Amino acid sequence: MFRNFSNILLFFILIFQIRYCLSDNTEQNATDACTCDVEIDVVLKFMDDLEVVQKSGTKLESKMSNIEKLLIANRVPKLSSCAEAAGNSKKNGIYHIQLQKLDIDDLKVFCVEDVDFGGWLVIQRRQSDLVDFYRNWTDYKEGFGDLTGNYWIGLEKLHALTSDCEQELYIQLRRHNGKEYYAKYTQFVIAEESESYALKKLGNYRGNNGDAFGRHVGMKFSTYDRDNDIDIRNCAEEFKGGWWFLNCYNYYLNGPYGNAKYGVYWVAPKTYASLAFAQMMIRPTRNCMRQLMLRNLNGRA
Ligand SMILES: [Ca+2]
Repeated sequence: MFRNFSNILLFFILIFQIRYCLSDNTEQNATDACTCDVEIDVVLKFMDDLEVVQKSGTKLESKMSNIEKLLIANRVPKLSSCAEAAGNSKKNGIYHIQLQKLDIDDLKVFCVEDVDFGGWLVIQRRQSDLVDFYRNWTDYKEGFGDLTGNYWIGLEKLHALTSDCEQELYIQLRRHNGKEYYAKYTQFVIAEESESYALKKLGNYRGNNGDAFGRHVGMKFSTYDRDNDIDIRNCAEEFKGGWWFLNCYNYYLNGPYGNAKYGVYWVAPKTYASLAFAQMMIRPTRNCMRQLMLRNLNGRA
């Protein structure tokens, strides 16, 4: 505002002075010859000032344009699930999502698109003995392994993902003879750390391996250094892994890979061999997708 006022003032003074200098009053011109020279300096100064103002204007425009771009970028909804992140490509692989609850803007996750209509986010995978799953509380809390191989996402992220928006759970299992099984649960909720990341809900079961995991609902997570199970033994220490043990398990996918007695395993009639492959995945439920859509719409508003 001040700059505009100054420019206008400068403009009128200048016009007045130029007119004055170029007037027919020769007597005055003669006496004020020096004044006219000064006024030429004023003109040059004005032109310089104008150029500076114009340049500032260009810079200002450029700054405004950057701010605008930032505002637009912030209005673009950020993806918070595999259902959104991999929805266009429909390919299995690593994607980037945000995890608002933990203030994580760029979380790398593995999405599975070729199972049960896709949109699944991998939270656990066993496929070889390359990664040791006999680990302490901190490791299970933070997560470990390789996104494309043997993997544990971490209990803190699992709590954040499952408590922010309702999720369902899909478990893929494969025996060494190639036979495949699955278990699908309509809900999957993991409590926070103060509740020892208890398995709060599983919802309804569907699948072909029996609802062995259902018995674990309500159990806290245990590691060898945090015995939260309901058995006189330390189940995590006894069976060399971390899990929602009870006394000690009916379903257990974090044991030593390949161990004949208690590896990657669930209790089913006549089947006690460790599995060749296990993968646990979560996906937003229909209710959650509605919430995400509303959140995105509000983001665009
Ligand atoms: Ca115990």
